[in-house]
Amino acid sequence: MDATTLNNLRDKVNSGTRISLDEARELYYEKDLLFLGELARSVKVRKTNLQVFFNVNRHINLTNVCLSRCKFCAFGCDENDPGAYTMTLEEVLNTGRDLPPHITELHIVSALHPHLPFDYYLEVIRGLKEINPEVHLQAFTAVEIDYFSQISGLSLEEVFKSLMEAGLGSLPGGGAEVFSPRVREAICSRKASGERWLEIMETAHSLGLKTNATMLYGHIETMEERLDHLIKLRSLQDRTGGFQSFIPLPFHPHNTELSHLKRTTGYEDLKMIALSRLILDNFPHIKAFWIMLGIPLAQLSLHFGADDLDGTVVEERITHAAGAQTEQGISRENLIKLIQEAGYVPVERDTLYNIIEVYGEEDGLAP
Ligand code: V47
Repeated sequence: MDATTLNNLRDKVNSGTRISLDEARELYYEKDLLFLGELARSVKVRKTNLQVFFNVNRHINLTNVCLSRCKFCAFGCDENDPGAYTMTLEEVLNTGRDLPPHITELHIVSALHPHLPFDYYLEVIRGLKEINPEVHLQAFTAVEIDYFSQISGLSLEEVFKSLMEAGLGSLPGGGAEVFSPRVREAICSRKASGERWLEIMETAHSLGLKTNATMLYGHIETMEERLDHLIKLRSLQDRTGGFQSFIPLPFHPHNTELSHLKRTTGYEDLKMIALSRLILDNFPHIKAFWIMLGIPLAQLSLHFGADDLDGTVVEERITHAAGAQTEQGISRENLIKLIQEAGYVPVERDTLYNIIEVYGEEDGLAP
């Protein structure tokens, strides 16, 4: 891009004007990553100042037995595979009885199990809520919700209402992958389409549920397909306002059917964080999921438009099955420290971004 175009785009972004698809494309091809970073960071600072959010949460993956068997996934398996597991209700509830201190969220994502009835998932939510009424349950991707509707014969609204009555608080953003029908046909043809994913999120928002959104990038998708995905999310958010955060997820190829592909570069990951912040002007938060990015890159992302590092997690199976080198979880103290190291103010939040505590510089090294 020449200097005049760069300056015009800078003025536009600084005045809070939305960028078009064509401008987003120009930014994607811009070689000056630091220009993109500076622009995206200015948007982040306008929205959330120097605050960087995190939460104390725990992930639970109820089962890895999955009918979908997406080519990018190393977690899902068949019933009879050696590593297959399904938690009994009692096992789930025991996990719920043994939560780490300060926890405010359980993040529950699983698989499309061939035999578990919808009642199992209702019992999981009801039981966990009974044990921990204060803990927010962020559970089930839009793809799982679609599957619940199929196995129960209930409408989307009925599925949501039953889960909400049981104690569901919000939806995570997984299962979005890339909305392009071409990509889905090639890598995840057995699960909900991109259109259906958006319909499910729109229904959730209409019932008052907040949700997140993701994009899995760095496999067979084109740059145009990434941009289309982001623009579709922006349009839906214009209509509903129900998305809280967007999480760009870099593809981890190890142990997947796409293991011949290379892991994305740090350059590409930072670019996607910055572009997401610039395109999704109506999303309150851009999350750098430290598990998938690795800690150094997650810290750098905070200078490229991200304002949230997600949580303590405790036990992560999906990306680790695909070769992630990060720890399975991180302590609250370390999250505080690494946000401070990056030059920002750590803010502990709950799932709905209510502030629990703002940490000063001296709080970072607390035991
Ligand atoms: O939907 C699966 C992705 C997602 C791989 O909402 C992979 O706050 C990389 O959505 N390499 C599940 N990614 C995780 C997810 C998520 C994570 C953190 C926070 C939130 C949130 C949501 O993980 C799946 C899929 O897109 N995934 N396999 C892989 N090999």
